[in-house]
Amino acid sequence: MAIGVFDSGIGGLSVHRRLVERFPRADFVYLADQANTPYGGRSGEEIVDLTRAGCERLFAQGCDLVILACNTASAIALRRLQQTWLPGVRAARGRPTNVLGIIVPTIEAATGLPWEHEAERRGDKVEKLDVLAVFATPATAASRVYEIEIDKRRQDVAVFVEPCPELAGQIESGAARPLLEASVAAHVEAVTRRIGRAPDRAILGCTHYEIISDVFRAALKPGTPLVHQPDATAAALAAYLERRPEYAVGDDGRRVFLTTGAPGLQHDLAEAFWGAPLRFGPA
Ligand code: DGN
Repeated sequence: MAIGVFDSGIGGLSVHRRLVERFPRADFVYLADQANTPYGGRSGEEIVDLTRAGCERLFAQGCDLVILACNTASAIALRRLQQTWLPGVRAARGRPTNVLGIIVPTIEAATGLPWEHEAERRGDKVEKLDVLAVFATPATAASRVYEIEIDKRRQDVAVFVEPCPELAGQIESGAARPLLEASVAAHVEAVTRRIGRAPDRAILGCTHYEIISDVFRAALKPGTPLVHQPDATAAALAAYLERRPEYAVGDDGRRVFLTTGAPGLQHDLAEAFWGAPLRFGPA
């Protein structure tokens, strides 16, 4: 089987790249729903319908496992699809089939001791975690998923989620660097003002933002640890596959990139991030 990776656009490439590094021989199909990007300002029903349609396309491509490399889809659609839709899909396909999100792995990495041990191992200074800032799309922010899931694990951590309504769209459309820097600076300033000081740690809670993590690093107080969703997702997937041997990952190293948008669409930012030309075919 292939592993499917889904996002509304190019943001999920940040997760995909890390997964490819971690599982170099596995087959991957990446699907960007660029006909409908960005998701962040859409209604819950629309996000559920679009995510379901994306998963269906990936299952049809031979993916038994789909990673929603999109916080917005993970926050709004994942539970609904797992509870009401996937049981019927499994029965119809007659194969192990699942859809996994990226928010819980991120939160576990952000609030858990393994992350702190790993940071210490890298020689990073680990500050006490009192205040965590999360940058996210308006839909993810409105879902309050980060506050709810972090509160289940760490009541001692105050969470400030900063909605960034314009940012995923700007990244998706290849906005110039100064515009991206101005947007990020304004959001870092806004959240710092709300907290009353700089956050102790930050999560880039939209996979598009990871592509410009250097811009966030430059805007945040120097040395602020950033929790990297791609790392957290790759570690969680490795643990999942170990527990679930019925998902036999293909080993041809096949890489397929599909888009619901215009296949010729050029994304300099995505290619610079990916480090090679990207050829998207029609979904
Ligand atoms: N990259 C997605 C996320 O992580 O939320 C979606 C961004 C969007 O479509 N607005």
